[in-house]
Amino acid sequence: MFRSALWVLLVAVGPLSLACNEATGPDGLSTDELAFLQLPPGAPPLVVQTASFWARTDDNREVRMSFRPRPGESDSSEFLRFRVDEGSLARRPNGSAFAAVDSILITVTVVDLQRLIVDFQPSGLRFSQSRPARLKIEYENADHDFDDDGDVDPDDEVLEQRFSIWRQETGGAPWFELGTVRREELDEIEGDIFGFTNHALAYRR
Ligand SMILES: [Ca+2]
Ligand SMILES: [Ca+2]
Repeated sequence: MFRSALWVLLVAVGPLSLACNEATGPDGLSTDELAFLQLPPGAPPLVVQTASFWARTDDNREVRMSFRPRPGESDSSEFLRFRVDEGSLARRPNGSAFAAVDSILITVTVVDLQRLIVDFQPSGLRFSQSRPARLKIEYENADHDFDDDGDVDPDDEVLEQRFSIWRQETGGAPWFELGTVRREELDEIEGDIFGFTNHALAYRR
């Protein structure tokens, strides 16, 4: 069965969701119930919108995507880093196991530049429960007016604490929150990835 594998990086902040995961429930949330991370007007574009790498059973591999440097600056800032360590590849999309020494081509594509929704292929690839893949997203370049009321004030800082990575099995399906670690001083969020679906950074409205 073909499934589109889109990972959306959704920052889901919810007015009542003080405890992570608690509010999601078995049915998940609809797209309308989440506010996504957004880039402000004039933000530097990504260097590339898609990148591929060979993940291996016997080695640590990762892919990074960055924004172009701001005008007059030489340093670009990272957007995401996706890491697959030795021993992390568990099952191919067709359900078969990997050989002891084996590899698979992984492609990461930002499919929604406005909301920074990220698609990971091949759909259906599974990672080890004990050694999942790792996804890190930096939101330094994102619009920090998270409540979209025209200023950046303490209200936005409260919302920032509710950001996490959300996943969606396919477009239109409900969203579920991942267990994530947020490092506010670095403007970054990191989460364990057990399989390829849609993912995004968002907060619950
Ligand atoms: Ca605001
Ligand atoms: Ca405000």
